[in-house]
Amino acid sequence: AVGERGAKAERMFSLMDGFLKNDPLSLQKDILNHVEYTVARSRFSFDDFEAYQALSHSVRDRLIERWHDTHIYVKRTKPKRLYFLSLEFLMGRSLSNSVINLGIQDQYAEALNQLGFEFEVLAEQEGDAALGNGGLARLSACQMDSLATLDYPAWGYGLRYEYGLFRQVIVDGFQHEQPDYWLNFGNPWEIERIHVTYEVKFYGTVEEVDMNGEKHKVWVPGETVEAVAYDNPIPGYGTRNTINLRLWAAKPSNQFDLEAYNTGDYINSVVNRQRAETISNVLYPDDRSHQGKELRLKQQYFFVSASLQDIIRRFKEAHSNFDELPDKVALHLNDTHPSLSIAEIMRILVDEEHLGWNKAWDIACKVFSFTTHTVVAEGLEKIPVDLLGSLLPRHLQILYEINFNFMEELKKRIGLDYNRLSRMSIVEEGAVKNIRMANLSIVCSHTVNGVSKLHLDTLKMRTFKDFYELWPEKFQFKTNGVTQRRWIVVSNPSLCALISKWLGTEAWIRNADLLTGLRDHVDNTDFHQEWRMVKKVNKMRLAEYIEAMSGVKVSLDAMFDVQVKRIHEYKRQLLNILGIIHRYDCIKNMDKNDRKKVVPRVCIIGGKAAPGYEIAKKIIKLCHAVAEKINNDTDIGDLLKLVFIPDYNVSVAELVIPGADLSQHLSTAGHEASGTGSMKFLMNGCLLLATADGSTVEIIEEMGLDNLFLFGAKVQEVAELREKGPTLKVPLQFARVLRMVRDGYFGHKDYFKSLCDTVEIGNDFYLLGHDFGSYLEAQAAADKAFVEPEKWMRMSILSVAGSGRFSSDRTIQEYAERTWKIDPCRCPL
Ligand code: Z2T
Repeated sequence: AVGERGAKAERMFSLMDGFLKNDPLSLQKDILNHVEYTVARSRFSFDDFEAYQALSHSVRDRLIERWHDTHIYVKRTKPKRLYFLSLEFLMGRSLSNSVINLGIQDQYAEALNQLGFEFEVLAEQEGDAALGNGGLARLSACQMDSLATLDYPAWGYGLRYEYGLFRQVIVDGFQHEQPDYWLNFGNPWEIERIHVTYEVKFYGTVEEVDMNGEKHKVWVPGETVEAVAYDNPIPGYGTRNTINLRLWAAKPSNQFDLEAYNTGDYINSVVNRQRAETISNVLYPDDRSHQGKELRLKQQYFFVSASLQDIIRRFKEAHSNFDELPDKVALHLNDTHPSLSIAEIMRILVDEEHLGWNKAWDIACKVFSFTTHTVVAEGLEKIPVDLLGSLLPRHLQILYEINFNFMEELKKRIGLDYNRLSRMSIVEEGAVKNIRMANLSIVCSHTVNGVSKLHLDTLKMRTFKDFYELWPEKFQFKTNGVTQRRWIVVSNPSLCALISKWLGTEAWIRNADLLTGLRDHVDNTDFHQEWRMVKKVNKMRLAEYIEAMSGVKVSLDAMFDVQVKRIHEYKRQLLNILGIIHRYDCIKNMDKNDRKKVVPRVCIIGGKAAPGYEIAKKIIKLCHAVAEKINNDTDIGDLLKLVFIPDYNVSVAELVIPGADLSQHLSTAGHEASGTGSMKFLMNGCLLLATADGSTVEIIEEMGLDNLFLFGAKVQEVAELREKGPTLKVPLQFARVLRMVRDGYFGHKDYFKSLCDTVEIGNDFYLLGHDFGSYLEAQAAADKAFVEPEKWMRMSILSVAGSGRFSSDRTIQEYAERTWKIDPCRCPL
């Protein structure tokens, strides 16, 4: 039989052409074949979208090839694997990124030209995969790119939402949300695995059964849903390694409800089956508020259960003893969203694999690591006990048992300090009992990570102080990073070419530390000349986009000043808008001569507000109201423009960030855990105007205080300033601009009242009034620097040169070495 199989394999192999060829002629043939047989259009007549479809299918074939090889190689090598568990991934578009990472962009460009198409035009046909909210989700995407590029044996797990983050449409200056049914036009980047399915159970009861004289808890579930795997290949750059992002979709289970079918209620039972699919239907659009919604909890458990079944099955294929689990598997919790994994792994090990509780707990504690992305305790996830108990009765028991053991251990360590015990308890007592997911994650994880140095300090001193005192060795930080492949190579090709030319190598694309080499040319006038041209090209692209979106014509000589990120009170877009009003007011009050000295600005704001976040929505409306006033004031002309960029997402960011001169990061110190937008701007030679918050502190460490515009209260001052509250001095200019809004200078007087109230003296939690003075000073410093082009240029070059530390490659390497203890596993060519 073995001989027979060998002969069959040999014949199969001889039938294959070997690897797909990447010369332009072969690519053309492949594309045309996909036009004809995949897209099913005639190769003599197909439009840009159909060309995009065929093109992406030819890229997909090449991805699959490498993805198979990587998988087989890792399976054979049996290294310790990392599983990155996240409910959100903001992948954006895939075409350019894939072609670049595969290293065949020139060949494709040529192939398409010969067919009469332009690569860039086809790339524009692709919609974003927006399966996430903001920074946390885009960070996951950057980290997947780094894991693949650095050859780590890692997989990502997530949910395949059918509706991604809502599309933002602005009507009359107000945000409206529209569903993002992104799969409408097909998704060539995923591979449906109809045979990789698992049953996920919900509800029911827990029964005790006797097994060989021992009592065992058995969960008798009430509802079953099926999880189907969709695999998304993630190619590394400069390597054959292509890792997997496995996303789960919910389908009705094939376990028929015989009762219903017999009683003749056929139609209703089909309708009921269909409800299963709602579990993975839609992404929750609130980036940090958590309401105990049943559907959300179902999503989380659906994700956790399917992923762990898959992971345990793969482990058992290669290993027979669960003692080996911590040496072969690292499970990473991206925030608390997947932290039901802890209860689930205990259930699997104890109830299904019949390990003793202590043994199982010991294994669990060696397997999990955890990253938290938030600062404030109110942002931490809680699940009402009642909800959990009805949906997952066995898990609730397990959580109670974990907590009981933890409390016993804690009493031994700290005595009967009941305040502290109740603060640290996984179960929050009160009118509604809750499970504190962060406490659970900390108790079970061997490492708790912050996302910047300052963030970790805050965790130690405030948010998780009690836990830090108990287990100081668990607490670490890994400063976030972003991938230079997406944020320079894909989004800013002209800067990419310029950097490679002056460094004399493309090696920085895999090793961002090499960007420091740009410092050697910081005074070279030829280099300056080319640098200036690159920025100009990108500003032109952005200006065209702005005109197309909003009809506003902007001057390329103006400073492009950008704030793009989710709208939040703590991120202080309102401070920016009030600053713009102040600028407008100043210009209005100037005479002709003074106006000549004004540095022209194009202020650009973009971002989505959570649908239920009223104040954030008012900030968006205020931005539009102010823009309307300023942009229609012919007396002001090009001295000041304000534009709101609608529907800010990954692909819009790729266009906006390279075109920015200045970017703003205004969070009240101590509120932004890290911030990653700033890093993308740095990589694109854009200067920062920022508070000393999150990772900005480390950016300053890296490139010095004279390379950015810093302002605002320091984190140590914030608590005291809040206490002073009502007696705080606020600059006159602040009171004046606020008055203008209140008095209806921009219309909508009543509507803006509650917004103004949030920053009134005594009520100004985020300290806009206090920081306004130093904000204006920083803005003035930026104006001053902008009119000294040589100085600005130096700062811009040094920003890119110093951005290497903020590559996600560095972040991932730190995680691999210090937290996950995994080694690269490079697939041979
Ligand atoms: C999010 O994007 C972030 C934190 C959250 O806390 C939730 C979401 Cl959706 C629960 C952001 C942080 O605000 C930001 O500072 C950080 O850079 C980013 O996560 C990635 O760590």
